[in-house]
Amino acid sequence: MPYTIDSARNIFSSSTLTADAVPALTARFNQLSAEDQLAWIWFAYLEMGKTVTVAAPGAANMQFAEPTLDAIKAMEFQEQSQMMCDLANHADTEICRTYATWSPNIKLGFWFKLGEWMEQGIVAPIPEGYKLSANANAVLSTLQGLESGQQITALRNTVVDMGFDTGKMGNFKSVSEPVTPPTEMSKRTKVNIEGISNSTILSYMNLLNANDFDELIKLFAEDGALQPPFKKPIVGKDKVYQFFKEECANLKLAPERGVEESAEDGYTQTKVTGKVQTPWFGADVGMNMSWRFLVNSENQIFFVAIDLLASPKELLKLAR
Ligand code: ECH
Ligand code: GLY
Ligand code: GLY
Repeated sequence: MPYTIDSARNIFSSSTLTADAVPALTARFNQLSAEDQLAWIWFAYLEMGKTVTVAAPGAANMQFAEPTLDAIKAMEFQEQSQMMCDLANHADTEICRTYATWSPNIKLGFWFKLGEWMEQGIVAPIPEGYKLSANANAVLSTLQGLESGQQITALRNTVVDMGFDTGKMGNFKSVSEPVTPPTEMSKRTKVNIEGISNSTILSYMNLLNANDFDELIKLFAEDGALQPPFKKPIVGKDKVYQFFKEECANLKLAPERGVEESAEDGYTQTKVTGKVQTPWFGADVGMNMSWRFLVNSENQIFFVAIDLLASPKELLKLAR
């Protein structure tokens, strides 16, 4: 029987324990009031800042948020606080609609700037002496018990989910920073993965590390799919290509080891584990990840799932 995207999602599923603590925490976070959510993020962000450094967003990232940031700067504190609560509440306002059209990196850059302004007294701070609710405190201590890769994933999700629901917006144009150009040939690196010799798998890692999305997408089958951590698969070469260009620049993939096995119909299934860095935190945060590939008989990627692992010991689980 030929594979479907649905059946492909299950390859190596019994040996891959993903960081379910992250969606569990997000569900509890979503139950909090908007005020509590904002204060919770503020405290979480301050706490994390003691051990890891977040990189300032590049200018290319910020230009799209600038008009909105200028408008916010001109508001009274009261209005600013309302605007932030609106974002957390997914309210139907002009700013919440604009925010919803932005790529994850623009949203993160926007909040990075607001955070600086809150510190400098330019934007309404979290009220001094604000007391988190008991629930919010409990969610905060859960966060503190997670690995740093899981903490930044949870934090990123809170930011990405804010704003108006795009599902209720009808037609809109999504906004993302300009595509990052590929690294020049002489500066590219090559991964070495213990147990893996398949050229498609190795090229996937090397081309993604080089931001060479034009070549990277050629590795995929026409009806191929990519499933990001905690997401549904992105199906079809065009959509995957768009995702790479909009959300995958400057990642650092450091795969360590893997297994390849032949599967039905001439397909090959491969699991690779290793570390990934995001440009936002660089070497400060190494996320423990796995890639589960299903490659067809023409050595094209039919499916790849990228998962955030529950703990470092999952890096060694390579059997089916
Ligand atoms: C303040 C208080 C008020 C409310 C808010 C505030 C500001 C918060 C800020 C938060 C910033 C958070 C950041 C988080 C960044 C996280 C990045 C992550 C990236 C993970 C990437 C991965 C990539 C994996 C992939 C691989 C592939 O092979 C294919 C592609 C892909 C404090 C003011 C809100 C400022 C900066 C977790 C795992 C490996 C799937 C992409
Ligand atoms: N500072 C990380 C980024 O712009 O993606
Ligand atoms: N998805 C890439 C990043 O947020 O850094």
